[in-house]
Amino acid sequence: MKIGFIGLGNMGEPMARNILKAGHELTVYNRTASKMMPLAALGAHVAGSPREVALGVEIVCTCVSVPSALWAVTEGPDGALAGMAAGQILVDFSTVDPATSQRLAELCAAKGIGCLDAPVSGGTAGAAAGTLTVVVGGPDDVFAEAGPVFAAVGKNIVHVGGAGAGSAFKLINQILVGVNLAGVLEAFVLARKVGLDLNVLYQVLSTSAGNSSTLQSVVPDRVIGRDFQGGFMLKLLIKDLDLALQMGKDAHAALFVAGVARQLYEQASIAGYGDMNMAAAILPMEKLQGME
Ligand code: NA7
Repeated sequence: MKIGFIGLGNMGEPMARNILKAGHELTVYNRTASKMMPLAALGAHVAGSPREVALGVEIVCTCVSVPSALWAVTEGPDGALAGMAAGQILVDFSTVDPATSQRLAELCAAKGIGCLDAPVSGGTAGAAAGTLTVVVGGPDDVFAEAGPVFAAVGKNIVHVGGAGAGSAFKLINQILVGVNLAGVLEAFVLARKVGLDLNVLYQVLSTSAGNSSTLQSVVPDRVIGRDFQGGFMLKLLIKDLDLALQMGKDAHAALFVAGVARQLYEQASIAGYGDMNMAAAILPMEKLQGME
């Protein structure tokens, strides 16, 4: 298929790479042009704007950081929608709020464009391996047509409902990531303080009730390995929790624990760790205890 991809960040770049690897003809755009070069070297076409990406492809994919970035690449004279026509499909892999996804779907519907919100889970490792979980909201026929793109980037593809449903599912997932991470980091700070062997602790937890995919993704390389560069950025987790808390507010639902976790991460962001991976939230916790 002819596919366009807008947003070559930590997640988007490896996803675009896998689309290319699956044999599709790929056209890419990224605001920071230098990030397009590695894909161009692999045979991708490079476009000068999101609008240009959309010309002549069957499916346009977006994977950008926040809702405002999604509007920046889709709306306006240089936005993707300006280059799209009836029959084309827009697949948004970004994590945004359901209301944003629904508004995008409405704008697409007005032009006869199929639209899917398709946020992904599995981190940068899952993006590189092509094993992401993709939760998709949108019409059945559009979901079926976009199948080859999903097959290239993910392993578990779940169609969860109409426009905005994928985003809602993803935000619920992010509450669990945010809350679980806070517990994992706090537990490891305590373990260190009372003198436990962190490697043995990790082995024990891996086969105990305290195990989780967050424990697996942050503890060995990041918490114990002290690697806070690269991977899913802390500032994006704060963004996800903000969107989830807003979803709660809109539904008049109290979210106690997610709110506390968000404050922990905000504190780490204020301390300058927002651009590091989410495990860096342990750094101010350690400082508070006077230890590393
Ligand atoms: P990154 O690595 O921060 O990448 C974000 C991407 O979004 C990157 O391509 C950015 O372009 C692009 N971006 C951000 N703001 C804009 C604006 N205003 N205009 C155009 N493009 C923009 O995030 P990830 O790849 O880890 O995550 C992407 C999504 O998946 C996010 O929603 C996560 O929560 C899940 P740049 O390279 O900075 O020019």
